[in-house]
Amino acid sequence: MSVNTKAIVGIVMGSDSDLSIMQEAAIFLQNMQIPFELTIVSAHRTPQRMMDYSSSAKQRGLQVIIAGAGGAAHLPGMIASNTTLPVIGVPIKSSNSIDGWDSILSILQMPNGVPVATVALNAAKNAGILAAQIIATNNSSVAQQLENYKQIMQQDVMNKVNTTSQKWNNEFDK
Ligand code: AIR
Repeated sequence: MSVNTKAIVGIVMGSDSDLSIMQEAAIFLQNMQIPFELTIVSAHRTPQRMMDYSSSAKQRGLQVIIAGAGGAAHLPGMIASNTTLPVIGVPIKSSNSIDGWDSILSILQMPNGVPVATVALNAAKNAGILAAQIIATNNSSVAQQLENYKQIMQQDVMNKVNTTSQKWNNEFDK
């Protein structure tokens, strides 16, 4: 699941067991026609790969990194420690997790000086949207696509408002 032009967003995850969640970020970027790459990098099982990935990311042309991991989730923070690119962290409720809090807190509670923009538990789609919004600050075609996305989201809710109003009294919209 990738497009053939040079990636400007990197998606990494600690294990292939994270893929069913993390692919939501990939699908969003694909729909926005933003070139991305996706691979597995484990902070604990492949530490050198993590350092190589983060130190080469900027010169390879990446502008944002999305990093997801479960349990003792050190990947987003350690990648952020080794690059000046913005890093978006996705906490994942993995099979070895204690309710997801282990991952949330590992990714969220970064020390001053090394921020990770942490999305909600399993919220890889929001990570994709946030990455697109960062890209859009310097890319008018992505900015336009995000405007369209928001319009569609709004229309979707208004369709539900209409459906709900057919059965339940709604004085607000009268
Ligand atoms: N993980 C892998 N290396 C370091 C960490 N924290 C995480 C993965 C996955 C969880 O451990 O991100 O969410 C379980 O991985 P696995 O491969 O055992 O399924």
